[in-house]
Amino acid sequence: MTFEILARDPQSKARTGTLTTDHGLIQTPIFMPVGTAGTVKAVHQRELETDVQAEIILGNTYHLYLRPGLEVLSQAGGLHRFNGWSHPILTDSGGYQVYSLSNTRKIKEEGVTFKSHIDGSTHRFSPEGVMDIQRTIGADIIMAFDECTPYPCDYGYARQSMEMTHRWLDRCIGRFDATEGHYGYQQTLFPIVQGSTYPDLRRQSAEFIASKGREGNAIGGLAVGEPAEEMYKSIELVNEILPINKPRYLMGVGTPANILEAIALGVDMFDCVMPTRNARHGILFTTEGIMNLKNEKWSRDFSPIDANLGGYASTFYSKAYLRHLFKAEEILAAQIASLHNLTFYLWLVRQARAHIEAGDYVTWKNQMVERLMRRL
Ligand code: PRF
Repeated sequence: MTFEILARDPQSKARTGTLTTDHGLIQTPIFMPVGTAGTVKAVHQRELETDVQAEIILGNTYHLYLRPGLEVLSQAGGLHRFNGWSHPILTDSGGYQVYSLSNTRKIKEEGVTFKSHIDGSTHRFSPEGVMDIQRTIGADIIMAFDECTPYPCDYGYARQSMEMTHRWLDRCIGRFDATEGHYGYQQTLFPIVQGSTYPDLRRQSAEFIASKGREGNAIGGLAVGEPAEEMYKSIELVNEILPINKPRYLMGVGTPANILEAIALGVDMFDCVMPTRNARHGILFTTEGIMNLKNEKWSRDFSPIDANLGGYASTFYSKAYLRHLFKAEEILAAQIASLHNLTFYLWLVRQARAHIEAGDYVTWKNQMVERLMRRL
């Protein structure tokens, strides 16, 4: 994998770049739609390519390991073959989902024991095991096994947890570097910075992660309930330490405003369930602000969902019609809304790239943040 920086914004740390994988190019900054169980919920691959113009999607180790399981994925020839997505894929390690989803979990030095949210069966994830699983799933970018600390988190726990995440990283690297991809293309391993919201821990973690010299680095443990300003401070501090010439991935973020602010701080990659999950609940992100389609006020608004956005779902269907689909609990409601929200998120990062290249990113960002977060 290679990363080339193409342009830098003169007034911020924002930059554009190209990330090259064996499954094709990714232009950064990029938003990666979340495809937890091997599908971006309610969106066809063809729509992801043509309407959303997604360049990379996410999968989750935790879900794919539990279902369909490694035997099926291996026999299919990996996740790309299984779901038909021929562009890059990134898998999260389970170091987050296991904490948020499984019924009971025990975290020990060796790894994590947890119960499946599907059938209650008991499983173990270790740093080595999670590398093997992600080799079998076959994502282009795979993530280290970490512990995402909750917020708030006392200093002692945050420090111990971060130190364990660092030891786990060494075990991940040991296993990853001793193995090869199963399907004939290269995979790359991103380590993850932790350290809660404590500046000295964040600094220490970023230095440790940077010292590993991997091809890209991630920032975890944020957007877990801390105030946005705390999150931005942590990102700023960490990005002063993470190498400037490698891609930086902020995990699980976020709102349109969060993404634009983090781009200004030098982040290149994002993922979040927000556009798809909110879509299923009738919350739409548009170029004018945020809309709750279940609201009565949209019942006779026959204008397009978002006329400023090119793209099929956003221009073809009206607000009133989509509202009706939500009220009638029609499946199509989730499909149109998910397609629209993802089209919006990918449009947003394309706009960001254009403004970084034009050199007016900060001015544009400040206007947009205000506009995009309006409640319509
Ligand atoms: N670690 C991992 N995945 C994540 C996170 C993390 O800290 C977050 C935090 N926002 C989202 N997804 N492995």
